[in-house]
Amino acid sequence: MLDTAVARSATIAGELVMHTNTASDLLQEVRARLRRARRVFVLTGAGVSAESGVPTFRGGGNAAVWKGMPFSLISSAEMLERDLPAVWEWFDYRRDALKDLQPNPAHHALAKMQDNLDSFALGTQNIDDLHTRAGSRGVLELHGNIWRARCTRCQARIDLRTADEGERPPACRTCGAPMRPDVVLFGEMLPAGVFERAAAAAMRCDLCFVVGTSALVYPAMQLPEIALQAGAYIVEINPEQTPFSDRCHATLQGRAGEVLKAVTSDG
Ligand code: BV8
Repeated sequence: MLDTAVARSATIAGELVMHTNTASDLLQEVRARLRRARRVFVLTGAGVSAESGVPTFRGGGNAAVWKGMPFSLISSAEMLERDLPAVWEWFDYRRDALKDLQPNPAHHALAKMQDNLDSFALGTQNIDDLHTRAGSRGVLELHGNIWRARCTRCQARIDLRTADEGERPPACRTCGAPMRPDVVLFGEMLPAGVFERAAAAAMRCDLCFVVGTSALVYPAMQLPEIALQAGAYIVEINPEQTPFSDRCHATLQGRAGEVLKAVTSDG
């Protein structure tokens, strides 16, 4: 289950003292810390949905490309300005690919973790709604939600699962302006207040999990750094090393579904 597990004591100076523990020693350490934790903050990325069948953007070495455009272009503020219908086509394509997918054991383990803690916050970079569908409450959707649309003028929102009449772009029912996906594109600010609430939770937590992210996208990746600077114990869960791995106290290398089940199991 755990390919390898590496314990690190990352100091603020970034000096790295690496002890390679056996995977089970480290897993026991993380389980013990979770049992003792009073406040937990979790940041997730596309890897937490990989076992639901949602393709990641970068994992596996294949950069997401659609109709010849890299993901960073078709999902950008520039493209929204230039060609709103193309952006709608891109997100309609992704919604169609998502529509029958279900939360996986990683999502369910995080919902269970929240049930067992007084203070828990989950910030996700994902827009697939799978954390909420698995039972997580108050999910901080740092990059929005693919199932919502937002008016480009009055900011009115609709749920595309219930209020989509198929016109593209949809006309706002309130003011008539064209609507856009309620998703944060590259070059756009995160939704007001969401990042700030996540940063406050990261600042307060004593245990922080970073799950299934290539640790490349900002400002989301500021969050585990805030937790580290505030003295939290940082655990990364990912089959691969990332640019953030060396900043973590523990890296549990494995798939999120299996590792999170092992971390949260009662046994
Ligand atoms: C902003 C919604 C400013 C859209 C997304 C240069 C340096 C640093 C930053 C920048 C830079 N140039 C530009 C920037 C800023 C940019 C950025 O960070 N770019 C990066 C790529 C360099 N950020 C922005 O533009 C942000 N806005 O900065 O605004 C501003 C200021 C003032 C005024 C105006 C603006 C907005 C960023 C949000 C973009 N939107 N998503 C959509 O989905 O189409 S980001 C997108 O990437 C997704 O949300 C995704 O989650 C996110 C990050 O990717 P990951 O989640 O990490 O997914 P990835 O595929 O990369 O990795 C998957 C990982 O899972 C891998 O590590 C893999 O090993 C692992 N894995 C695989 N299987 C499993 C697994 N793990 C566990 N279990 C498994 N089974």
